[in-house]
Amino acid sequence: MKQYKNFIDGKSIDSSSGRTFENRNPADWDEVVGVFPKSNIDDLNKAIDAAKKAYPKWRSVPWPKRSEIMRRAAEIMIERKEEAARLMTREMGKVIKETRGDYQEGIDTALYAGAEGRKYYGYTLPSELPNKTCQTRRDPLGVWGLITPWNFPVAIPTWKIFPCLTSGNTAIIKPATDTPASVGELAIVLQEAGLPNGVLNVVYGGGSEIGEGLLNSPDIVGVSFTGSSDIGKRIGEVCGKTLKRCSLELGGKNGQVVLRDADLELALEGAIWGAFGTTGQRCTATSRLIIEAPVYDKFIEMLKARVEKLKLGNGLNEDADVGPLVNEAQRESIHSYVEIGLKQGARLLTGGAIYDEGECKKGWFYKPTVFADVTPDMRIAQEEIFGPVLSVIKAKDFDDALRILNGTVYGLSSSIYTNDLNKAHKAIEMTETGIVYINAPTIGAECHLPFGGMKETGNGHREGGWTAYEIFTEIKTIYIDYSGALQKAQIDTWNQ
Ligand code: UN1
Repeated sequence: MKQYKNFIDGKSIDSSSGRTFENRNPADWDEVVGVFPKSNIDDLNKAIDAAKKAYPKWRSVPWPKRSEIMRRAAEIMIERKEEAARLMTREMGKVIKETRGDYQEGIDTALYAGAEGRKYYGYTLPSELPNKTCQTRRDPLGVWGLITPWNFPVAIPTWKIFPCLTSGNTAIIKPATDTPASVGELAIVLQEAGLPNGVLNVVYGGGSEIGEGLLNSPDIVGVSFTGSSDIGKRIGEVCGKTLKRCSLELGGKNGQVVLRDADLELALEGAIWGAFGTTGQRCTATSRLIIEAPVYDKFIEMLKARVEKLKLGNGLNEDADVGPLVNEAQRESIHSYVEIGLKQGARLLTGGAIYDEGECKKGWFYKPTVFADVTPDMRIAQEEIFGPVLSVIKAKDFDDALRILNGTVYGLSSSIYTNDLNKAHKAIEMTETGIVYINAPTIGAECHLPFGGMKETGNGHREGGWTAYEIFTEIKTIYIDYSGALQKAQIDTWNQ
């Protein structure tokens, strides 16, 4: 068990609150993974001061030099991958194969940042006037607040930290209280890679104190948040009042469509991975399976048999398929959705109960659950459950399947299984989601491509790839007049 302190101005600092919180292993609640400061507003203000102080110098470091530090961080991360994945499984619960993947996504994001500084580009355009040229460049904004969730304890923080810092901003990160250790270790990696003091600061604590403190600070220029739509709306509201830039990655109710001509074995493997990978705790998780009528009965029979083969267990065991839920409250929430599903008349095909056998008796395990005969208006077909619960809906035909797929307030990811080229292309055109997969599950986004959603999944920004750098930079437009005379745009035109 490790005692963590806030990481401010390159130093480990005790919280002035004197309060702490524990981080326990969700697969074995007797194990305390770490003890963390429950910080207060004074701690946050120290971090903001450090980030403000570091900003002018950091923003004047050339982009390629900033990038170089990110590449060094990637090299250190490669060395620490196994150790970091094991820590992540202990604090978050997901199986070791997946925490290795989570950390790999962080490494890839760091490698991308390691090159991006050399690709810092703007546009050069002609002017309407002679002897004049126009350009754009991108500049950092200042001090950012980064608020990250527990389901991807490293990958999602890296999606924010690397583009934010490479762009020349400084930041305070508030990691989720369920998975603070992974971010604490990442901050050390960046320091070892040569990141100057104060450029990245970690403040542990709850959303009501530290999250709100970041939102309300006049020194914070932007907030990047991944989490629930309810909290996202509140963040958007506060940022709107002070015109802070704000990027929101929120909920999902992702659907996988299986059309009558699909390869059913392939669609089955996709559904299992999409719905029960990460114990269903991904914002991209498949939580609705929309099956065209002619293959419905056959597919749900295959599904039930396959789900019942999944092995629950402590994520450190290489043979476990599904780990626990992250905490007790999540397990209660999942179970309450199962009760809602039953009350509204869905047919429980499998699961629907706590699992506490053998090594799982001291963890927050829940049986992978499938409801069949779900109708699109049921709450389990509309609300984000964030756990191992899959709602299966029958569609009359292709058009009906698309209608059901788009019939939610969310719009993150969707998947269509078909071998009909025309239908695949029509689905790509018509789906109201930021990410569409053809013959692949709703999960598995790659770090060099835009990631984000439509409707209540976000506010139009995209993390990942080059688009993440758009969040963290401001565009500056430059006009250079080399005529030696006053030229009046829109008045002195070339033909006058
Ligand atoms: C999330 O669920 O919050 O696409 C992120 C995926 C992962 C990232 C998920 N690469 O499933």
